[in-house]
Amino acid sequence: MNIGILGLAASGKSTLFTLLTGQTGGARHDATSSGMAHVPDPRLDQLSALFNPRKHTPATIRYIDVPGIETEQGREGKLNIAELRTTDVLMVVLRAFASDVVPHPLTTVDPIRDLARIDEEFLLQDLMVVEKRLERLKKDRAKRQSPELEREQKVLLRCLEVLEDGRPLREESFSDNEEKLLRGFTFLSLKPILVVVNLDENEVGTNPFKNPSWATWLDRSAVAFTSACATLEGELAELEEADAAVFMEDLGLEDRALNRIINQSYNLLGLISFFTVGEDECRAWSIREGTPAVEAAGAIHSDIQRGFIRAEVVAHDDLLQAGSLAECRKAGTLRLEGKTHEVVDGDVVHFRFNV
Ligand SMILES: Nc1nc2c(ncn2[C@@H]2O[C@H](COP(=O)(O)OP(=O)(O)OP(=O)(O)O)[C@@H](O)[C@H]2O)c(=O)[nH]1
Ligand SMILES: [Mg+2]
Repeated sequence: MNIGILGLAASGKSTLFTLLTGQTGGARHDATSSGMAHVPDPRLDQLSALFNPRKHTPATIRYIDVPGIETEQGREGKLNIAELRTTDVLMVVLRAFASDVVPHPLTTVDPIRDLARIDEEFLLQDLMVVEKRLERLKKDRAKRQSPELEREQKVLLRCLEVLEDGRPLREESFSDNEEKLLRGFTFLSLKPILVVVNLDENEVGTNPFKNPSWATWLDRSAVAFTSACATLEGELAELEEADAAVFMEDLGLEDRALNRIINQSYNLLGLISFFTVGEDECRAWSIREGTPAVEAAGAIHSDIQRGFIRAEVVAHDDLLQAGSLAECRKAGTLRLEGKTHEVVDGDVVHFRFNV
């Protein structure tokens, strides 16, 4: 599960990548770098405060910093498509900061124009893939008939219609079977998008999306929006927690943009967390929504999945309120659940297994 960071050249991708992952490799604009970010979760922090474990392990997600292409003529606004295909979510960094030192590749600062360009590029790339495959299918079907080929052709013709209509594939609903068919094509316009507007220092604390020009974008499906000022986030990262809090209050900021970006990325990946607790370790584990207990066990270890007997489950707030698992057992909030029980976001789970 990973998130590709993309955008036009000099939009602040690498600066944000470095802040998200703590990896400086992303500062180079000629190579792809990847790094992990911790998913901030106050629920896990509270559980750790209760258990005081030797190890505190948050969930992680991977970011990939995909450089904007540079050409001999100078810095262009092109995207590195091939690198993006393998990612699950696209984080589009849009430049809203002005700078005489770092020129914008299209000269003027206009984040909505840049987003429209990038989205159009996704559509064009997908259209090329669809057309090519449809041509091939036509030839193949002339030679032999098969229900699979027919199904594939049918869904691709629908994709063609959507794309020619200027709409991204993420706005179309596909059945599970169709989705499976489409997966191999790694369509860019099918991936969920996190739009991050990189604000100018003078605009910190303002909401860029209040501008009516954003209206047509905001209600689209599988697109989330947020803003940050990469420079300011960098300054905050240098400060002690308490000083950062004072600084943020002065600026009227309620939360850290980096945390918001990571949490939104996590949601767009379709992930939720359950926790394991104890004196050894309090830890968050990532699963997809609707995962049955026996598969959730597999997120920890395949042995636990294989030898699954039962899951002991308690909601994190019940545990925090009761103060211990023993108290939860007494109060009846700790439940024994079987293989098919769907694990819920924020559950504390202890698996009983036998191998
Ligand atoms: N003023 C200002 N400058 C910024 C901000 N974010 C990034 N920059 C500057 O813009 C320049 C480019 O930032 P990068 O993070 O390298 O941008 P990038 O998108 O990774 O660029 P490429 O990889 O070359 O496409 C650097 O000099 C940054 O210091 C910001 O929020 N405000
Ligand atoms: Mg870069």
